[in-house]
Amino acid sequence: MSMEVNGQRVLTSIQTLGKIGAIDGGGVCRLALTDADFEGRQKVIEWMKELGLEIRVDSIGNVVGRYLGCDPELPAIMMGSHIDTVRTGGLLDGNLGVLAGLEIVRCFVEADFRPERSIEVGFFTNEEGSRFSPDMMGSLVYMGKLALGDALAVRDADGISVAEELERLGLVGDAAVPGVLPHCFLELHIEQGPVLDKEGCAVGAVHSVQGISWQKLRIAGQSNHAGTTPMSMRRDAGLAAFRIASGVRELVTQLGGDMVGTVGHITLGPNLINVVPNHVEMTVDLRSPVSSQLQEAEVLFEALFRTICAEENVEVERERLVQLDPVEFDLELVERIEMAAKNRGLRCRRMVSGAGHDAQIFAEAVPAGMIFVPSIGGISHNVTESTADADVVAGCQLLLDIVLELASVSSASPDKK
Ligand code: HGY
Ligand code: MN
Ligand code: MN
Repeated sequence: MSMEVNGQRVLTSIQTLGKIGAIDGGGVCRLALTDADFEGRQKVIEWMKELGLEIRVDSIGNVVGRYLGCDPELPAIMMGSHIDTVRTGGLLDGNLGVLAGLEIVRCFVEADFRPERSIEVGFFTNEEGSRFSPDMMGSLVYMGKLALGDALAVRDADGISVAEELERLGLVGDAAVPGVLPHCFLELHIEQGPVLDKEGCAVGAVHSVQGISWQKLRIAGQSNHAGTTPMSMRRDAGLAAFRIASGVRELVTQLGGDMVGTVGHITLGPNLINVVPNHVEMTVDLRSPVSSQLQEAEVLFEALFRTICAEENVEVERERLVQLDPVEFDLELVERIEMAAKNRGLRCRRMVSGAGHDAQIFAEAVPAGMIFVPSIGGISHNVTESTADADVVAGCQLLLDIVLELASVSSASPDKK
């Protein structure tokens, strides 16, 4: 059986959702559990209701719409991603996977096709982790890998907690966590890197996600007069932070391979031209597809910041925010993606995901897979993030082809590896 997605409809839905939280330059800012995130959620829930989906919301605000299959007892085929964004978000990161899922349900409704298994489309709270760490917070709670209480207690830079924002926005649902396990989990996502675009491939069959380590350092020195304090007498928290930041670049270069390191957030005080800084808060994001290399990077990083802080005579506190090992996706799903691409005459290549995704949180418990479509210029987490319309539609079509295959294959399924 085959069906065709309505490409224009899914492209329009991306633009419509992209108007919510729109910012200059054509991007979007819907940080998790802000009013803009709430408005985006309402729009997607409106679309779910129009499709007649059964909607469940859980206690961390995850939303899952269910299109009933012939045998509602069977675990569902779940598609999902996120609709929260970073501060400089594009229209596709996360949103594509959710809107493609809704497009597939629309095709089933139009064809009056009732698969054996129910089909679910979910969006998970705070995938980005930009405002509240860790990232993939909602799917971690859904899969029982992060205690609800721990997630609710997380506070943002202004001291506002996840619990307070969920209450304020009325997003606390009554569906239990951990959530109902799906039969399998599929996520369509933009690559957010340069590989597919550079190689002229339309599709990425993602076989794994690299390991992620997020840490926060709080450095305490002594404020002092910029003019009168000799360099030898300073306890300069800012200088320590800047040395650490450049040291991260050096250790990543030294480790080589696909290791990456980023100091993405830094606040410094009192932040005045004529005062030696006395406190810094900074984050370090280390990633590698090789577990042992990531562990080595963490050891080197600890030695780096402790040595520098001792030399600068400042105190340092480290908070671990995220530690996720590399994750392998279900090989059968990888092969299905490759076959589906081949059947559609699309160039496809296997690849590792450099970014974290909700699918990786499902992957240890159920067969999970990801389809990537190219990011033009490899740009993402940037308002100019974009993907050719033809690639967006082709990705949606592949997702439909695979869901149709899985939906009509009654009991057989990608065996847990
Ligand atoms: O940080 C990440 O990899 C994802 O965008 N949350
Ligand atoms: Mn994403
Ligand atoms: Mn992202």
